[in-house]
Amino acid sequence: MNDRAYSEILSRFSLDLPVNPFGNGHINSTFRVGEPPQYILQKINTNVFTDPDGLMENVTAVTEHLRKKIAAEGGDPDRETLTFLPTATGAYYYRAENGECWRVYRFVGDSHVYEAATPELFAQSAKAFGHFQKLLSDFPADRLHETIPRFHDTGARLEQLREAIAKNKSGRADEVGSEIEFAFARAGEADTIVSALQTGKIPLRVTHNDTKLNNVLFDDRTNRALCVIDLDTVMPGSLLYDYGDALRFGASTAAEDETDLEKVRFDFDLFRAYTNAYLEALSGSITEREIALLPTGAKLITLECGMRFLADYINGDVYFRIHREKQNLDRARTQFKLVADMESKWDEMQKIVAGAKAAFCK
Ligand code: ADP
Ligand code: GN1
Ligand code: MG
Repeated sequence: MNDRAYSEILSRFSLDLPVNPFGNGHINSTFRVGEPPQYILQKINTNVFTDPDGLMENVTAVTEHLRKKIAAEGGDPDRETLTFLPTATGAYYYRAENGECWRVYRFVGDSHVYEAATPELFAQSAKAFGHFQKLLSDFPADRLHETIPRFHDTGARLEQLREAIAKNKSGRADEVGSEIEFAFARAGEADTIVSALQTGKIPLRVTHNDTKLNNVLFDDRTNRALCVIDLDTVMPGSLLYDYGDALRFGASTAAEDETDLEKVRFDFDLFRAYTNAYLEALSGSITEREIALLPTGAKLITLECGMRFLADYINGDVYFRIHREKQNLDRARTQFKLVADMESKWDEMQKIVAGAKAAFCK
């Protein structure tokens, strides 16, 4: 795209500022607007989010709710949640003639994200996601569109993997036999969380569903977690999805796409730090059954993410953005390595959860 094309998009939001690429997400395309940046311009990935109207209704309703809550508790809504800009017609995104959907929101200045955690930083992000969960506890779930149906239905994700293998669009299924075997060997556990929700054993909540460390902005000045971002997957779900997704990314000793699996381990200090801070933040609202399922949440969401990367590799890299060959396969392998690590130290995981429960949920 050239500068004129960006100007044309920005003019719909009554802005005229320079645009530069930004961010590291796998789904949307993100740009900084202004120098120093004042806004974020984002192209919504409409292959993934097929209903941009429903998506933007969700995020504007959720941020409106959060604004009120943050203001009521004496916080700064301009920095602690996202603020979307309407176009001249009052819509919260602009659909260009070529069908692309663009949105603009305020850049939160003097903030940064992390791609890797320390126990202190990770505890900060747990606190932020726990607080986020609490602030949305009275948000009417029936107002939300399901932006990606069955997003964290691990059994359905396994079926999608099965389909990818059957179609074998890329011809790559033959080279990943051991990864496929790893996923299917755990098929019997895949439905644990969804079944617990369906039978009412654990509550359906409004959850974030994409709780990667880099979806929390940290304040440059205090280095405390400031703002939960990337709200596209806020939907009814289980708190175990949020907990599990945070751990699969943040408690790894290596990057999500590390090629040397020797470097990839599930770090128990990080696991402990996150679990303690999460239970502290949710004390009084998290249920006994949810606590008991925390290790399962960590394992299943990690397994699920591995299956999604593997399916995408077999489908020919059509969902997650890649920057090099085999990146999705490497991503799948790191997730499976983390699952194997968790399984080998399952007792330790349970002990850490029990310790956190004793300390913070009396
Ligand atoms: P994706 O869906 O592609 O992951 P995100 O919404 O997470 O997109 O944005 C990508 C990156 O852009 C974030 O990790 C963060 O670094 C930066 N970012 C997003 N929103 C803001 C904001 N309001 N202020 C400052 N930086 C932001
Ligand atoms: C995607 O958009 P981003 O990069 O924050 C994905 C998540 C995955 C994650 C893996 C809508 O998140 O579900 O866990 O990549 N988002 C969507 O890194 O599929
Ligand atoms: Mg993101």
